[in-house]
Amino acid sequence: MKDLKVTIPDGILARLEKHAKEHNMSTSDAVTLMLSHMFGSFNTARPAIDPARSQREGARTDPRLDWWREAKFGMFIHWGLYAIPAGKWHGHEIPGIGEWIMYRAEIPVAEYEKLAADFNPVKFDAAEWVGLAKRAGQKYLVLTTKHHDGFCLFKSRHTDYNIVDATPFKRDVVKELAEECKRQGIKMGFYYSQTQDWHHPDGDGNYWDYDATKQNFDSYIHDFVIPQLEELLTQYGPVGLIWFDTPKSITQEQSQDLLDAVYKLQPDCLVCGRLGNGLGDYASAGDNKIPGSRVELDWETPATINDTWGFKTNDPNWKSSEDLIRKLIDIASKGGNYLLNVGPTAEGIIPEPSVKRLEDMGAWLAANGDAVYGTKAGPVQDVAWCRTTAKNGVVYLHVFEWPSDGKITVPGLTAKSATLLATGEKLDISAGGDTVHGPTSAPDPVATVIAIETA
Ligand code: H79
Repeated sequence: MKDLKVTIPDGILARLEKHAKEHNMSTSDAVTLMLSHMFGSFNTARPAIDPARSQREGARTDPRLDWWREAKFGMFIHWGLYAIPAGKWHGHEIPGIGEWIMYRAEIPVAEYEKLAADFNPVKFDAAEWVGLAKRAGQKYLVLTTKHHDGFCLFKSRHTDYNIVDATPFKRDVVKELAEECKRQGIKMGFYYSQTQDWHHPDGDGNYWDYDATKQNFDSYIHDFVIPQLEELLTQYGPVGLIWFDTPKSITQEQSQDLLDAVYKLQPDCLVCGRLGNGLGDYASAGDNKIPGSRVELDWETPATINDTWGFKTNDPNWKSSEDLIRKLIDIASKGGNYLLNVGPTAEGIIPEPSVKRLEDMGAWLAANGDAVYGTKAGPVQDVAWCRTTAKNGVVYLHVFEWPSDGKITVPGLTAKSATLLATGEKLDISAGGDTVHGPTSAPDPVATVIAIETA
């Protein structure tokens, strides 16, 4: 412990003091907490996946996950009332992720609720959204049926705060998307915020309307969350998975009760590790976090194309198609799935930059999908210029940096045959099998896949 004199900008100090007050701690403790959080997120020794969000015992070999292991790539959709303010409240830009606007601007329930009267996404077309996922090569789709703001995109008997009862639109978009997914052969999953609910008087997170000491969180779980899960699991046909989020301090018993409620109605429905307490079917990496190397779990990275999940007018920080394709390869090479988000507008339109990038990914996958779908982590790890995936005795070498002499020396592999996956062209290999002879310029500057049969 050492006393340091530091200068903290007024804006940050004000927020620290506010946080300290809310959490009953000294400002100095709040500073220490902030610093330890910052260093925590830089500390590479930390496990990439929080054990509390890992997969339950036995799930690693559970055949219920086989479709999900095959799928590798899914579409996440964050859509709700927050698409209307789209990052601005009373003319002010609210920093951070768009779907958190109610929290960041501390908007009272009574005021935020009024957005429902303006939610009329007349351009919404389930066939178009699902068609885009198909074109992108995505095999499952996960929709925010209820995010932290508590608004439901499905008809519910347990609250009027839902798209059918509270908006002029009146259409159950969960139903329309579920039917369309079935028609187009995509697995449908439901995101459901089980802990945070800033609208429900007993839900977690809304400190500006509700007094936490007077809340009954257990009643919220048993009298609201479980009945709503029952609706989601009985009204829309087979559900591929439930994507819980931010478990926070949900107890082991409460997580278990949610898991039992899901399995009771749909035994084949998977449950994301963010259920909490290590009880999910598959593990979840942090938002936009990719582990440094192979992870021997069934796991997934949920991620954004720009920086927000829910639509914001002002978030132009779009990742390039090359970056996204390489992230998909990187994740697959480490044994994971990529759940890539789109945030449709309040009119129901998926932003054009997202559409363009997803179509680019789909074009790459149309030629190279064999090297992604159904693969496991490859044998070569921790090499900067390439990634590997593997399936049925074939190693797929994804080359990011193509050598100018076309000679690719495969670290630790002895090749028996080598083929350019996209064209089927056979490549020569050196006598020892450690070097593949390809063309002198990269066949695909984003990532060229060589399918290698090993000795
Ligand atoms: O649904 C997406 C996010 O809304 C959700 N997970 C993904 C899939 C999520 N919930 N919590 N978090 C992400 C962590 C949020 C942290 C922050 Fe904030 C919200 C940082 C800035 C806004 C909390 C509020 C910390 C600072 C202000």
